[in-house]
Amino acid sequence: MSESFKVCFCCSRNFKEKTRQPPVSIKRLFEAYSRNGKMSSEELLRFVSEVQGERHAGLDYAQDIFHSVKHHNVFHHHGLFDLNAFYRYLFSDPNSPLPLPGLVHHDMKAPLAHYFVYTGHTSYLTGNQVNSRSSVEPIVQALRKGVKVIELDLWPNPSGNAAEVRHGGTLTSHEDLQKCLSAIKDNAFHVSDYPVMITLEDHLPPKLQGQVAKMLTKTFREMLFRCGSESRKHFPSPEELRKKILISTKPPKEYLESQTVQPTRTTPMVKETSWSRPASSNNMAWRAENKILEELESEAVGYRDLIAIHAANCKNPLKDCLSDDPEKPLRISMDEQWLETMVRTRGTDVVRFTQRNLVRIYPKGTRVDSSNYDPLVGWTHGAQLVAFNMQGHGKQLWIMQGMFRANGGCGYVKKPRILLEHTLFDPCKRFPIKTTLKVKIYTGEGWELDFPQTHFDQYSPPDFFVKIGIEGVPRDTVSYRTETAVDQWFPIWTNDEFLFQLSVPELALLWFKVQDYDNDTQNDFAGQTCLPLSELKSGVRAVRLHDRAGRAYKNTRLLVGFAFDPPYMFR
Ligand SMILES: [Ca+2]
Ligand SMILES: [Ca+2]
Repeated sequence: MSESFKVCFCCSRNFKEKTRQPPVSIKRLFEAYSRNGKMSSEELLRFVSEVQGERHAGLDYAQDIFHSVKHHNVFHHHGLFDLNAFYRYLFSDPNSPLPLPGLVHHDMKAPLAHYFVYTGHTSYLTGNQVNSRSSVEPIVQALRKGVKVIELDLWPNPSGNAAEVRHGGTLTSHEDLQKCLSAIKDNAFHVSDYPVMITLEDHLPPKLQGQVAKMLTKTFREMLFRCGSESRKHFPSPEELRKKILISTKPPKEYLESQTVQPTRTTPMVKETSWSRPASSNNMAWRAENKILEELESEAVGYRDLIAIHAANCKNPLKDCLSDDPEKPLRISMDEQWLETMVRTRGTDVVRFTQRNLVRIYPKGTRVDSSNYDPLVGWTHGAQLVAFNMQGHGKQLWIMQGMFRANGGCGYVKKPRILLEHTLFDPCKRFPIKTTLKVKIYTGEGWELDFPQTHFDQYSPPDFFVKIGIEGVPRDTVSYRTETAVDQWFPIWTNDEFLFQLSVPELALLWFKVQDYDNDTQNDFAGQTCLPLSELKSGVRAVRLHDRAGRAYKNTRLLVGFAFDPPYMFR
């Protein structure tokens, strides 16, 4: 059998059709655990225990594997696997390198500040930050992928009588606030029951804040979490907050204060807001204005009571935004550049602050194309809410998606112990190597089913190579690539084993990007994925690949071997 590519209307090039053939090293593995070309369930169990590292597996587990491969219509009978059936099992979903989706296995009873949370930035935008359309659709999509923090920017509408969702100061369109809130309500717990936080960037006068408070109350009712008056040294846990919606924004009082002229000792306390007239030294005028202000403030009281997590901005260079209130944890917000400046001199202070308070990082203003930034700067310093443009498809987003594949994909990942210890963690310090991750990329398959014949090359089968790397603390971050498997739909990379020396394995993620090599044009994208090392299973595993947006391909997978030497206890 050969595969033919049309070169012109009268001639074509023929290639020997590559069939799905297990690489030699996989055949040897099969031979080591079988007799006369047949593997019994006892032998499969020995393979699962010795090679796949699943030491607690029993015979029923091996039986389940036999059962799961049945659907592939491959030859196995009387409980015996031949090489082909064994190969199908290796490529099957149950042989994933991560625990099954939906399986929450981290401790969920620690305070919120002890988790990384899947966080969106300008969650209502469909495209760029300048003139794209606002819609509820990206909010729905994000929540259905496990995102647990949704950001809404609130502005008065043109007539000033209602709030609308809009990226202020840009040409983006607006979306109806009630539609956004209803979409959040309907999709908040699609992936897991753990709480959804709404971060409001609000630019509203008190009158509209009062209106928004009514909308929030009416929409979410008993779902809204109110912290009440008691003081809390720590945030509640995700477990306590199951099925709850948390509102986080600056309290109106602080908003009003941020708009005021600072009073001096000789003048009475006069507040000037953007919607009241300028202060006057005239006593009558002052009284009148103060009365208006009180009324306005009372409008906002309902709103203030709904704020479960008080937010503060980290924009004033003179104010120490890392000085926290021992009686009340809070959330601060800073952009990626501010964080980079901060960690250069005060990295361990940031880590200390994040042990009890929430830190939200957002993309710098110049990322108008909705691109993203390196999330590891925030994570390695304990920042929980690394806010991303979920429409900004690229390597940084793939790493973000990789992080939140952990813990069953529930949107909350427990921070490693090192970030919560009394001795403050410094990611820039050179720690000794704790373990070496060995990765062997054997082969891949599925492109022939997920892509048209001429998708990669017009005149020949694709030429795949894999880039592979670690993202983690600076010392551990490194990348390599395999050789190119020329003209093969089922590429076999024979000599590609990679060693990753890890000083902080608990904060490391392993990423893969497959490309089709092109001599004279840009290489074609052929799949990507990212895996949190703390959950990685050892052995020979089927690694599912995803498209640029992070949607899993139906068939395309790599077959990869993983081993930690020495074994490492992550939790
Ligand atoms: Ca190509
Ligand atoms: Ca080719």
